[in-house]
Amino acid sequence: NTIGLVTTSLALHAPSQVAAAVKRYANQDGYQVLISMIDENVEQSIQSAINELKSQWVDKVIINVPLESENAEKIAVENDDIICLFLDVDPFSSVFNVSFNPADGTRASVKYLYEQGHREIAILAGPAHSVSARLRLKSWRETLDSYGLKPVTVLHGDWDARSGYAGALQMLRETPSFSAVLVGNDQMALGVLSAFHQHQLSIPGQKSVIGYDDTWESSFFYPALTTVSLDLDLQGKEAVRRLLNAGQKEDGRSSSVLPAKLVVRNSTG
Ligand code: IPT
Repeated sequence: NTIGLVTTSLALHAPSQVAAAVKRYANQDGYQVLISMIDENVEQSIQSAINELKSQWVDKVIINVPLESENAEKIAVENDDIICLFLDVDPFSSVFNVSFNPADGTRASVKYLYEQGHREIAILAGPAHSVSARLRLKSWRETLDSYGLKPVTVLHGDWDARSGYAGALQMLRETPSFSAVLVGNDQMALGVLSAFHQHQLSIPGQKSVIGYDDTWESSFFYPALTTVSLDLDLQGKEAVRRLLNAGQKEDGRSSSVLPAKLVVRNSTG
């Protein structure tokens, strides 16, 4: 009784929190979890990870790696001898998935900043190769647009704190007029806070910061981070439940889009 988890870097907070949840809920149902962590988002390494799991008789696999719809579909078709459930795909792709609605929290973030009087809003998005990062960016842009605003600047980081720090310094150098920044995840937001502190900018007095994820640490950042909360524990739980209930036939598989919500703390005003 074993399920597989193929995951992107567990050095990142969100995937590691999901992995912990998958293991906990699988164990509760009497299943072991074999984890295979891949370094790069290349199809090749996903397939080798799946092959390795298959060689150990695993026939149900959760895949938490950012994938374009075509690539996820290809993996599902080429591995139809097992059941694959995807966690980081466009929720409206045709593959079996449990994912978050990228519009929920992003719209609420822009609306909230607008109502607080912000008009000069910068964006520090996640990496362009991540489908989730791009969907968040698209929703921020569309919502800003609906208020007649354009982002002051759009930069990309690579999800870790160092890239958030570097991105914030670049914004302060090149486009310092922004009063708020929308950040693609909380780890990058941690780096942003650090850069602002170093420049003695008051948060939220001079710069407001909104993150994305709401991992365990985020309410302990200084100031406590306003962010979009993803229930990553629920994602792990639903993934295990739906995977274990899924039949070998496709019609026994039901995907789910989980909500995301803005949590206002002290990094915005
Ligand atoms: C997504 C996180 O929001 C982001 O912080 C980063 O950890 C990324 O995963 C890693 O791929 S959450 C994912 C389920 C869309």
